[in-house]
This record gives sequence, structure tokens and C-alpha cells, in this order.
Amino acid sequence: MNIIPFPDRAEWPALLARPVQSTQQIEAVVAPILAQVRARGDAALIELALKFDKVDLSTDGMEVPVSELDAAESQLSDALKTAIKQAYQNIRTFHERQKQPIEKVETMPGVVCWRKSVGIEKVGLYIPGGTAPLFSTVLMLGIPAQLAGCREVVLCTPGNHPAIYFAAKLVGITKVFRIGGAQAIAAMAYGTESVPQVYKIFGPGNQYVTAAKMLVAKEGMAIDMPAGPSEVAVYADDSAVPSFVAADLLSQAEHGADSQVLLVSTSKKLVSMVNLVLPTQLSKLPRRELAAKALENSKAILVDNESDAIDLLNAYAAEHLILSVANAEAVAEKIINAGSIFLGNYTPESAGDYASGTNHTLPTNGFARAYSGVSLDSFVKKITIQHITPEGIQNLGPVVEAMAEAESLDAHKRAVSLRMASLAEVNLV
Ligand code: HSO
Ligand code: ZN
Repeated sequence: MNIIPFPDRAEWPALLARPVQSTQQIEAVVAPILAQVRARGDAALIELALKFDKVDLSTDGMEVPVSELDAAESQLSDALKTAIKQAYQNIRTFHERQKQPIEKVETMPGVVCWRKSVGIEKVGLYIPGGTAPLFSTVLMLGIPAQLAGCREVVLCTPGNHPAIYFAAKLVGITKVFRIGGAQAIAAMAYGTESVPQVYKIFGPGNQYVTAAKMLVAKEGMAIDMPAGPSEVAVYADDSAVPSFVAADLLSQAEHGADSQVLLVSTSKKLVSMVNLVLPTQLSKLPRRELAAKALENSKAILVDNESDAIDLLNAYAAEHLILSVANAEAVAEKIINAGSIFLGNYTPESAGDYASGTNHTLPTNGFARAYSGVSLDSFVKKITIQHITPEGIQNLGPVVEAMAEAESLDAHKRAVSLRMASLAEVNLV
């Protein structure tokens, strides 16, 4: 790792900047794909799958039959099935507690307001194929969708992996399509003869998938969040275990050559120890080439004190932030920008990636300044409801009348005045 010793604050923005990705070229490839699927539905999906994925959906079938989803179970080891079921339980338990009871609030006597949560009727999940089949993401998206009560959950994946199908079945998904890439996003955004149109699209993907999500978002489709390469920042002091820190950095680095890895410390000793163990751990990884590429762009930044470290971490707004410091919980209190925080020496990011209970779909690219990760809330809309009694309209009416008059909106004022006058007449009788 490149060590940056005690940089000036003026240098921070450049040090913490994410690589800029030119989206124009990718959008130029993706836009015609979206247009084709929109215009020709299934026929376009079949052509695009032949061209890009070398699969023939007209013979293989676009939709994975329920019998194939059921059969996935027999292809997995018992140990893996038990692990997936435990992860399911933990993620479900954590997300279930995000349900909030309805609270009716009387803002003035006779004026009662409340909110109800309603699951988004139709949602679409995208799970990439690629070099690592991310069946854990099926749990991370499917469980909150299930808890929210979404009526239709559609899953598109070119993955064709039994663990993806097994996880899909666990979360109650029955509509799985063998479609990948930008065309999968288009299929769920516009609907085709086979793929139902949805109202919100979730899930990670490569640059083409991300560009497709951004383009359909411009047309009004809801999406989970703008996604960039995955990232971790580790803040470590002398209480950290160098080999643990190195392992955490590598667990992020192995996601892809563009993964972002940052180590922040006040301790020169810790940084040099981490640097010492990194190459040995790296050399043992099957995905060492990808991880090595990610490490080339990574940085270890030395800072003078804790308060500088906290300012720097807040400026970076990491997707994942590991606090391997003696007073981790106190430091976490001062973190205002991060997707998810991991405390102490025994809380690796991997735990949250798979099975502790929190969601692993998190804001990257500095979006943690304003966005949260996926949660139950991402799958519901909140509808406000109010009920005003005759007493209530008499209390609230004059307020609305005065404001409507000042905004020169007489019809608004009248909607209240008429009701108040009718009540005054009743009172006269
Ligand atoms: N670290 C990834 C999630 C993941 N890791 C899935 C392993 N599988 C993005 O947060
Ligand atoms: Zn991960």
C-alpha cells in the first residue's frame, strides 16, 4: 500500500477522491439496448442474450421453472444450506425490528394524523453472474421485500447458480429470469411479454447495469441507489491486530480491480506491520490478481491525532468503516458519514456482508453523506392519513384560512370556510 504520511488538510480532497468514471461511452452502448427491449420485448431479450451471454433463451427458457428452483437444494452441501438459513434468520430478525407501529398523533384537538407503511407492489431484483455468484445479495434484498409485503418480487440473474435459486426460494421469490446485463434492467423497467414491469429496481451490477439503472431512473423508475465500486476504510491504532486489518483490506480488494481500500492510522508502527503482512496474505488468495490491482490504488494515510482521523473519515464517507481502535464505540459516536460501521477487533466487514443481520447494499462513492443503505424502508412507501372532526376543523380552520388568503388561493380558503359556516348554522339551530 502507498503510505501517505501526515498530509496537509488541503491535500485531503485529492487523496480521498474516487476515480471519475466517464459514463458517456457506456450510456451510448446501453441506451440502444434499453430502446430495443422497450420496442420488441422478449424477442429483443432473446437476441441480446445470444449476442452478449451466448445463451439461447428460446430453448433454455427465459423463466427458471419452479421445479428447477426446488431442485437447487439437492445441489448444495448441508453445511452451506445451514449457513444460508442461519444468515436468513439473522437478517430477517434485524430487518423485522425495523417495522414501526402506527402512531396516531393529535396535532390539535380534533386533528389526527398518522402514517401507514405499504409494501411497494412490484419490485425487481438484479443479481449479477460474473466471477462470484452473489447469492448473499438475494437475501439482503429479498428478505426486506418479503417483510415489507411486496406482492410481486421479480429476480433477474444470468448467474444460473443453485445457491442463488435456493436463496430465492427461501425469501419466497417464484419469478426468476435468466436475464443479465442492461437488458435485464430494461425488461423490469418496461415489462415484456414474459417479464413483469416493476415499480422499483434494486441490486448491484457492472458499469452497464449501473448505467441502465441510471437511465431508467431518469425516465422516472425508482432505484435503490446510485452504485459505484465497493469500498472500505479501516481506522486502526496500536490495539489493532495487523493481520486482521490486512485481511479486512483484502476482503474488500478481492471484489474487483476498482475496489477502494483505505487505511487510516495515527500509528506508524501499525501501518508498517500491516504492509508487512499484506503480501503474504495476498499471495494465498485465488483472486490475488484482482486484489493486487485494487491495492495499487489504495492508500494508508497517517494522521496526527484522533480528531484528524475522524474529520478525514467523515470527509471520505466510506461505504464500510471498520474501527479497530481501543475506543471504537466513542469514535463511532463522532462518525457522521458512513454506510455501515464495524466496531473492534472481532467485527470484520465479512460478517455484515453475509450474516450478522445488517444489510450489505450500502451507499458507495461518497453517497453515504446523504444516503442510507437498503433497509425495510427501501421497500415501502409511507402513506399519510388524517382525520379532522367538526371540533378539529373549527380549531384548524382559521389557520388555513389566513394562510390561503395570504397565498391568494381563495378556493383553498373556501373549502374550509364553507365547512366552518355549515357548523355555525348547525349550532344556531
Ligand atoms: N462487500 C459487498 C457485499 C458482498 N460481499 C457480497 C460478499 N458478498 C458490498 O457491500
Ligand atoms: Zn464483500
